[in-house]
Amino acid sequence: MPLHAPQRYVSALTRDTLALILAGGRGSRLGGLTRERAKPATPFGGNMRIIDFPLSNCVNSGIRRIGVLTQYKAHSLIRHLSQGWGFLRGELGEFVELLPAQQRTDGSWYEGTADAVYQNIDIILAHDPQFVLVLGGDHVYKMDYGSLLASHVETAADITVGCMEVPVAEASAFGIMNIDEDGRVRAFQEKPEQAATIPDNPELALASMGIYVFNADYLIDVLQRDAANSHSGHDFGHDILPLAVREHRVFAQPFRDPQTGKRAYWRDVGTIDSYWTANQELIGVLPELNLFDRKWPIWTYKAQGPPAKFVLDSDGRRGIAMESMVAEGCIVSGALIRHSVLFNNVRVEEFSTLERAVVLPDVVIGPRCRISRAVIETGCVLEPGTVIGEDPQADRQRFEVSAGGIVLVTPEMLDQQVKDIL
Ligand code: ADQ
Ligand code: ADP
Repeated sequence: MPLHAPQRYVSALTRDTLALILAGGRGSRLGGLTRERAKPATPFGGNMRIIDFPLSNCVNSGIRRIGVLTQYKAHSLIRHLSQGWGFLRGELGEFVELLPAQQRTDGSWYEGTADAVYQNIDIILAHDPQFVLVLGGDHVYKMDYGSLLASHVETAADITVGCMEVPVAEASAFGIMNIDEDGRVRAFQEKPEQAATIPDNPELALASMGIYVFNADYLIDVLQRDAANSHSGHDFGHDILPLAVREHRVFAQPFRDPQTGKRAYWRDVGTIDSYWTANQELIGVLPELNLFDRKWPIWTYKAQGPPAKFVLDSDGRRGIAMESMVAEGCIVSGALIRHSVLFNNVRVEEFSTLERAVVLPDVVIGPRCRISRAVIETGCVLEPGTVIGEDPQADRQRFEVSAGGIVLVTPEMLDQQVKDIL
């Protein structure tokens, strides 16, 4: 029997929800940034990691039973979660639980995303939620999942898919849907070469955000049937949704900014160019993604450190940062930083200049370096006089240069690396 939303508050729905965050993807388009870590563990925004966004969205929405499904290079992710996400109260039934691929059902590693959830069916059953919210772990956005659950109950759906309009040129990277006037999904195609557009605008297609609310009973039934199907790739986008839209009630819920009613901020920072751009955008006066929003804080773990310090070098040259974000533990000594993001424990020494750089934690930039339009990975030590971002040909010989001309520098490309945590 469908529930009647007016008789139940959203808090009752979020409380009865188990969130499962898929955090096992490799994110190979990030090149050197995901060689040692899963994409959700990638640092973002000066002192956070990408997974902090879906995790914080859950906590801020009142969903406090969260499982994180890991697989590829999970070490850095596991450490981050265990250091930073232990504050939920077990005695109140709240938790963030790590669910590594562990060959629980039939001796295989996770195959597709649906298989990753299927292998954790016993955990879903043990928690006995009414709803399961399945989320990707590699997008940056702020979203109240409470409204998604409310609309799921209002429409008496089996599945509700969070969705967003995207330019049709980009549609082949997404699951693309057609909906009727009630918002019910009538067709779903995973990453189509030729995407159907929305009725009133031939430039846009309706894309799945890879966010699904399921009735728990329905999810278990669907996953069991999918597991028994040897033709299935066991993937939500490829296998589960295209079938479900034919046989069951699947609804789409557009993601809008609650204040403006317009398309909200949602980024897949899946390439070096989009990663660099999204970090750079944060520096703006009124960025689309406001990290200073006290009503929707992004929780994270960060290493303890003293405030950033800007000091004179021995000749009295000032250390300056302009239009920049500088995290704890940084020391800028007689160097000039412009339009850059410095994560924690970055040292920049005298006569150096940084322009539009994104510098990850624990980096040393020696004297007389000139760095522009670059992403510098954790653990890099740039020797005195290193020049990056001025001569693409020279950069290509030593470093990775993206399609958009952003230079990625990782410790393996250098002679020296940070050996200990600074
Ligand atoms: P993709 O993001 O391309 O498309 P996928 O690579 O399956 O789909 O990743 C989905 C999420 O699951 C990611 O967060 C990834 O890290 C994680 N993941 C992948 N394999 C996993 C595994 N075996 N175990 C645990 N986690 C795993 C999906 C949908 C599209 C939708 C886009 C939106 O399939 O329909 O449009 O997301 O970005
Ligand atoms: P992260 O945890 O940022 O995803 P790593 O696992 O690569 O990335 O780094 C973990 C910690 O190890 C960092 O905080 C850094 O201080 C230190 N570190 C990074 N690179 C090196 C290195 N090449 N050698 C030794 N320690 C390193």
